Amino acid sequence: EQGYKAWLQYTLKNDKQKDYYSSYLRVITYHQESEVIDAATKELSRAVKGMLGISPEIKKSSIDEQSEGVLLTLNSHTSKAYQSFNKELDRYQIEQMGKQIIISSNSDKGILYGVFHLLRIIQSDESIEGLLITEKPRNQLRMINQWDNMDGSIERGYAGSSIFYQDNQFIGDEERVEDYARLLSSVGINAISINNVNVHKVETTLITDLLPEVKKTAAIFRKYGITLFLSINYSSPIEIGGLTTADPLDQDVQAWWAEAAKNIYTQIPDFGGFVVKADSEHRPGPFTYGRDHTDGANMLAEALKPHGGIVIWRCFVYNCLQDWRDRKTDRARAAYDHFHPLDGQFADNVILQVKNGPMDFQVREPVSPLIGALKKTNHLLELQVTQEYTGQQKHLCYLVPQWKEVLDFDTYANGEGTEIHNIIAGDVYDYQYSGLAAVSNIGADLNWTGHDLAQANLYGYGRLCWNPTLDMQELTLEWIHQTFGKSDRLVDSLLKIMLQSWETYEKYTAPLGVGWMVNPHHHYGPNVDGYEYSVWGTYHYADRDGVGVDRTMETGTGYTEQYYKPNADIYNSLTKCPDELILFFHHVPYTHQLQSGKTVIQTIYDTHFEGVEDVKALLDEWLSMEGEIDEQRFKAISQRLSDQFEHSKQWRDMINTYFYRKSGIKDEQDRLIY
Ligand code: BDP
Repeated sequence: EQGYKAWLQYTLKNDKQKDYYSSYLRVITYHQESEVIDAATKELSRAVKGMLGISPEIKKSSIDEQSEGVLLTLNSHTSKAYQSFNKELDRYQIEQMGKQIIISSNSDKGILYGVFHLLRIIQSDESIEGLLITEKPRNQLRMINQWDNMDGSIERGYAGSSIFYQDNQFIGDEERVEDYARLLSSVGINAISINNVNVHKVETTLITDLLPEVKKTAAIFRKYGITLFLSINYSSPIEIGGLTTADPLDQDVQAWWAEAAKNIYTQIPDFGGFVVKADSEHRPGPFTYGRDHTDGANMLAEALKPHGGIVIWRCFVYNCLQDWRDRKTDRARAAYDHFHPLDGQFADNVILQVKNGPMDFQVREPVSPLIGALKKTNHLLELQVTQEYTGQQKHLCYLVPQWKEVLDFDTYANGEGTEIHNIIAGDVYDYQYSGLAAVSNIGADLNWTGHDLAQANLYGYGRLCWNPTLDMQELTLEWIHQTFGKSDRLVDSLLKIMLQSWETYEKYTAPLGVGWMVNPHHHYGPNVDGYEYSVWGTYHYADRDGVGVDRTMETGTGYTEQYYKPNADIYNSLTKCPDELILFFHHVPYTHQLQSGKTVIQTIYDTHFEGVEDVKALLDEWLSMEGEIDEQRFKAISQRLSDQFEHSKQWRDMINTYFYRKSGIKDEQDRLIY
């Protein structure tokens, strides 16, 4: 096994169970026809062949006819639900009655989700006796963002080149794209943007000349209930439209976008809409014309509105040409400062997409104060599945524990109990659209994600989109069972390895929430001062006396004020601020005593030594599992983990030596080599 099938292995180890399941799965009957139902029957049949070695009979029957086996049926005939992002239409029921399993839903998409759920149960070797499950997603939009460029590269991609593009053309490998759609749909993803948010010249034409190719791609995803979006270049009217301006208030510009939208919808009637990175990191946007984000987003929204389309406008907007000497300008403040004053001014079909932290996907950041503060504006939480700052899929870093913390964070926006997961589910404020989006971690590598274990991040992301309150351990076990089987030894060890890996990674990399001690540009490996004296706004301010960024209200950047109380007070207070974020919020002497009782400097030393030991333990645990899984994946993972071990030592030594030299304070246990 080379990992291609990921969690859709469709093998059953336990022979005894085969007869039992076969008695339910010999026949697949469906009542109504649609391409999604067709995909559902094909998936079932493929799985049954793989797991049970039989080819099920597939037949259409009328509603009153008696049938046996698995029955797929729509409660009503509202089968075209793609573009609507309606949680009620995604709801499904699985019920065992006699020798029949009935999967019913209000939409064909729901039936497909039900089929994947049933297969999850069978792959995990669980009983189907007495099954009665009703499921509905907590989140309306469950989106994946590809950062693929048409030259075949992937921005922040760590698993080979793009599966969509090569040499500025579509590859047209329908099978591969369809297999990706299957993986996404199996965990409930319902939207995808297929090109990088940084849109270059060639991708600008995706909305015009390249539309026939986009249309083909949309057709593949449509079968799996996934709506296609495109990232657009804000300057398109200039770049490809022959206009001299992209000013959102200019009538020719408005007409240009309206016409572009009309053309897109003629070809792709259920097109999702545009993802926009504007006025950020040198991307064009409304600022050039003295307009603001509402002008920019609402103009595009107007163009898409007649067709039911959406504008997803990213809030990753900050000054990337900052002066590191000026502590008053704080990049962490930027998203809130830009967008909070505009709350309530965006059109109904605009969604603001907010990164989970105020900086940029570091291993540890506080939760963005903007989420929860936008009470009258649709928004999506943005996560990064691709491991840009978390080991680039060379290191194991299972991100579900991090995301769980984000989702469970209580913002207090509407009093106690206003957790992030409630806000983005649309349970707190009356949003028209909300949910999650995340940057994908897949590429053309045969196992999709480079590191086989990084598949778990994609799986976990999808499952948390569906239900953010899923128990972390259960979710991880689901993935292990389907991907590797149920051998007790393997399951216990792998569960332990996965659940510890984020904390382990955090220990040997940048300490106490400070972030950014990575090599500039590619962001892999340690470099304590790599970004310290540059323009990006990413500093740690380490000197001989202390380290950390003062973001307090009294003496610092005032960032803490962006939170609701009591979070604002907790973060602002040197004694109450959680240890793991202390350097994010405070500049402290090395001898400052943390809540743990240790000093900052000793904590830096200790965590870095521990981190490396943890990787060693993780590697040993994995190596002891030889024979429990197929050799190919075992070897590939072993190699990555042993590389991680070597690299973690480099992190440890560089960070520790740096802080010893800055502070002159020795390690209490005298372990440093300098
Ligand atoms: C940063 C990445 C950069 C992306 C940017 C973004 O380093 O490649 O373009 O985020 O989200 O994390 O737009």
